[in-house]
Amino acid sequence: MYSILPIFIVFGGYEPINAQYLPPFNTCPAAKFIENIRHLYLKKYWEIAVLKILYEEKQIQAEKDRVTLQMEMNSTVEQLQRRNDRLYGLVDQTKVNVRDCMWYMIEDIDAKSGVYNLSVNGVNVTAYCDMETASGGWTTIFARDETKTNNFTRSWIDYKIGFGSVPENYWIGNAIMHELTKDRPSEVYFKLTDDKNITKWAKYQNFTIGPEEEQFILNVNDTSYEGTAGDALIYGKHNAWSVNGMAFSTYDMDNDRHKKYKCAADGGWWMNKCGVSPLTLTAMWWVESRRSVHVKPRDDLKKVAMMIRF
Ligand SMILES: [Ca+2]
Repeated sequence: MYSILPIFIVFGGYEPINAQYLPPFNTCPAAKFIENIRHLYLKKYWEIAVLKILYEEKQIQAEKDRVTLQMEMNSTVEQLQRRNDRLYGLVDQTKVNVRDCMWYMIEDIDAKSGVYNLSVNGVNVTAYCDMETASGGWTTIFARDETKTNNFTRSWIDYKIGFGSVPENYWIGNAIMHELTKDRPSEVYFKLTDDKNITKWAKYQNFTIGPEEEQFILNVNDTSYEGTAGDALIYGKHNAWSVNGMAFSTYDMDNDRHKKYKCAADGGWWMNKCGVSPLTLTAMWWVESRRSVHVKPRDDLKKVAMMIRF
């Protein structure tokens, strides 16, 4: 009888009805056995509890690893999808003969950022290709580095054909910008680095530059702003500072809407009355579209790049 009693006590809290006939518990020959069983049970219980915790921790880590891998995979899929779309785009547009930075990226999945020889409808041009920022494949159409000597106070013809030295300080040319975007509305990405080395960005969709007959008019989708730098380009449809839909101006070609001033007196840009995005002026401007802020040039900007991707 004693051989099964401990099991009832341990698992069921068994109270024998005729307990008064049993020897006192502490002197019971089975007491040590009961204690051993109880101890073994508790030990196993805790071992199982610890294993359960370890298992849950491993599950959490596995879930974290899974999420990280998923994000990496999504990014790779996005890049491949972009290249795939582009390849089909090229097939559909055999008339457009463009070898730009995305072309190089399609050719070589490990292509590095650097200076490349591009070809746009038969015209050869060198430009800096950014193969890292936001999945890469960006053709830099304008770059300015204030830590190095530069001069953006240039004539209409200079801005038309392009000038400067690649990769730090150059304008690829409005005519090339038109050729690059005329059949292929692109993404445009502004990369703005300040004197504390903090880089912010602004991106727009459906970027096109019109032909010279339309004064190289700039257009972007007017709801497409994304970024951390704030929007200084669209600025609301009817605002005097919006440069979306504006013609290009230089000191010798005043196409702006300001009757009194030449907005582009010291640097060519797409100007309204005048605008808060010109990055070619002696004092660089990129002022985000919050009407209440006091508008002033961004004298802390040290390095800027304007890049496009189709
Ligand atoms: Ca004017």
